[in-house]
Amino acid sequence: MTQHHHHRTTRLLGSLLLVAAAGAFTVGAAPAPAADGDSTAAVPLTRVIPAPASVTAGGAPYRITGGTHIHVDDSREARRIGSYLADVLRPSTGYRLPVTDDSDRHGGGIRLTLKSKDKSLGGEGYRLESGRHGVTISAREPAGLFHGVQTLRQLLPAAVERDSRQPGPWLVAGGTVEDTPRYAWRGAMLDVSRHFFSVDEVKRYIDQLALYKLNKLHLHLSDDQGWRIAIDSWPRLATYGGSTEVGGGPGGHYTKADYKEIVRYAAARHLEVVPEIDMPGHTNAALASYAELNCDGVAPPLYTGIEVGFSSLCVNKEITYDFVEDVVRELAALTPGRYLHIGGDEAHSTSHEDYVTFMERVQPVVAEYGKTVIGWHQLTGAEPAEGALAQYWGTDRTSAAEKEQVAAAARNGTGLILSPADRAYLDMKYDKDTPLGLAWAGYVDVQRSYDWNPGEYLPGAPASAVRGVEAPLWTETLGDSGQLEYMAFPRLPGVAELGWSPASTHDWDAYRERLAAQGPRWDALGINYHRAPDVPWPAR
Ligand code: TNX
Repeated sequence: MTQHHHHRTTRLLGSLLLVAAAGAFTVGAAPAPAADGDSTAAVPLTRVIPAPASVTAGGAPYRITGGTHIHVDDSREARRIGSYLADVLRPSTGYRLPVTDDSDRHGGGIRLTLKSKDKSLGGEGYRLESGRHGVTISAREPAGLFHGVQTLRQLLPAAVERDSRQPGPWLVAGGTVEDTPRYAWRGAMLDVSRHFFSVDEVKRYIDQLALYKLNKLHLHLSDDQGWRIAIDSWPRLATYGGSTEVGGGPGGHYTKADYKEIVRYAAARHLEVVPEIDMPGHTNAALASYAELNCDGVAPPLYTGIEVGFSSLCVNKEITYDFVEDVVRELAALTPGRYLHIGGDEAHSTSHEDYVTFMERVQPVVAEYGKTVIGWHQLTGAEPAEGALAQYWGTDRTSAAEKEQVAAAARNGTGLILSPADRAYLDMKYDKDTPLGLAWAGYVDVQRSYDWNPGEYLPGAPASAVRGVEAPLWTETLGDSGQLEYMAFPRLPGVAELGWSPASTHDWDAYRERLAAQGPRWDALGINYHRAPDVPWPAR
């Protein structure tokens, strides 16, 4: 598979440069007026992505008016989420929508409360009840309340997402939604190494992930083409190792303040940032920055192509482990979340023996700084540490032996995050005409990316080992938000639904109708999505 990958990706570089030159994709291209359908009918409670676990429709709708208040309970978190909701609703409705902390008193309007007594809602679930007098969202934890607010957004007309005043009316269909996630891990990965993305571009993506109740943002912070995070004890990693990107552009890196701002912004949207430093392969940017990390003591030049598998840290030099420890220590200090991803994929320039030695030394360092290891599934070729998670990125063509190696680790207690490249990779072309992306795992149309069951995906792996799903977005061919969006939309919501919704709701024909209804929302938000032919988009 990897050989295949090499050849394909090399040929693809030429075409991606042509696309970039043509400037075919722009962020926030002037959206066409929304085709919201009959704006006097409320959106049905079932027309939500991810599909809610349970919906009971019925009763009169609630109408948001100029007199509506957002009533929150007396917690800081409920108030914060109330303000977030107000920020979404005020520009398009033109209403004042004051946020008041009196949700305990009876009355109508929008009510947000963290005082649900219903234990079955867990840490991320919510209940939304709507009727003539109001809409109440209740949860036990802030994440659940936040997810409930995302559901409320989708129950309002698409025009609610616009940033200028719209006519309404603003109806929420009557009934009850009770909703909890299937999996705890619902991730998206962004490769900020092959192309660098600014803090604002990352925030824009975070906002898009939050819409679909994703809860992990995995940042691929280092690779051959760029090191993107400031490390004080090894400053040239960022200043030199981060100074370019694929195609030779200026690259860039996050200062620690930048990175903390990303973590804060994500946390405010209930996403945990999972940082990845890929090792021992995919390390040319580090090797170019410090000659002493190389076995021969000679720093290679910076790299701006899209080959993989040619670089390796020097497994038999002690300084390698000083380097790893310094990086892990500084990164762990920036990371409130539990996980640190150490990569471990495509280490084709590292012998198997060296790979095992390296992973045996590095995994305890992660634990020493209080974090849990995640690695790409090649980590199962070594001995995954206690509690480690393996991220599976194989395809239908992955050998039975390689799949079995991962399944055996799963039977032994290693948790799995599923990112099958021929299903969940957002950088794969949709079809032969897709102007961006790669195709080494084949074309991945919208149905293919949605139509699989994570619980039964990997033969021999117990369903209980599956922690969830993640959609990686590799950026060899992608250089700005518009291009990210073109590849992520409309496939990302499908992966989000696989992570959230019960398998019993899975149905491609119903899903494509719900997905089509998101189009006008993306138009309203200025998201540059691909109008894939397998989805019945409403006319613009
Ligand atoms: C494989 S997925 C890679 C990445 C590439 C990606 C392109 C993985 C763990 N390794 O280095 O960017 O394919 O699709």
